[in-house]
Amino acid sequence: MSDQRLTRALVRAPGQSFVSGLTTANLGAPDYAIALEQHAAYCDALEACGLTLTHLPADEQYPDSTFVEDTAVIIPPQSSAAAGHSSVFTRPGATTRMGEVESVRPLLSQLFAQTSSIVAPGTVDGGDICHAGDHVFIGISHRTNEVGGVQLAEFLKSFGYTSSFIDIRNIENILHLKSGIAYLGHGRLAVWNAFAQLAGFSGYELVPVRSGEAYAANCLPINDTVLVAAGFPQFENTLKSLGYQTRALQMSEFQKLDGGLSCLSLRW
Ligand code: CIR
Repeated sequence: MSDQRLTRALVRAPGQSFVSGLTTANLGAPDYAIALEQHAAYCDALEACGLTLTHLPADEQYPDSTFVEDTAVIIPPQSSAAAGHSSVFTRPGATTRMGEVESVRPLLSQLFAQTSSIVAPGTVDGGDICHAGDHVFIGISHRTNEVGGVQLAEFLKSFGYTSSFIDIRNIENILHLKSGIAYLGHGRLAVWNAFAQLAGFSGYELVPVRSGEAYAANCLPINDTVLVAAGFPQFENTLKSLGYQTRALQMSEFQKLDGGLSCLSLRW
């Protein structure tokens, strides 16, 4: 996806209920004031990368709703001649998050001419979907099931994309596929060491993220910059040595809820 220039993003600031969001991280409860600061810095960084932002209001009913990426999969047109972007509304795998989709539906339905939806018993979290050029990796996780993956693969096929499943259910301490990989553009994937053993990434140049820096794998390439989580110098230096311009962002409060850079926006 980062092979195409991005122009827009959808974000939603955390509400006060954010502090009781879902987590397996064991890093303690987030500090709401710091989360707001970190979210504002994230929005500034997206704008500095050239994106125009649409802000949804904070939604106290859904503690995890700042992780807006999980609610939809945006499908870019395969060529500039094709119609515009399309969107697939997901059906998040955590029951406390399923209702989040309804609050993005009106806006995305207005923005995109073609929309479709994952339906029961399928579940898909956007964090499990990694666009990598003309191919899309679909993570099968404890949130995204195979039924949902097959539905999404059909939608992707109708827009000219191939896809494949990457089963991450046996990898410990990981929520989503994109917790461990990121597409850097031009056939290159950043891959956390524990994922590199998985079959399915052949044909891509792998940029390793070592075990001690696993959280850094969820980096976010936007146009000419790769946003990275602050505090992971080895991976950031690897990116710099490959010629990428990086911008590091403090993400501690989102990490406490298993969230990373990609989770905080939908981009197209
Ligand atoms: C959750 O467990 O659903 C949230 N606390 C974190 C979601 C992170 N989203 C993402 O990786 N796309």
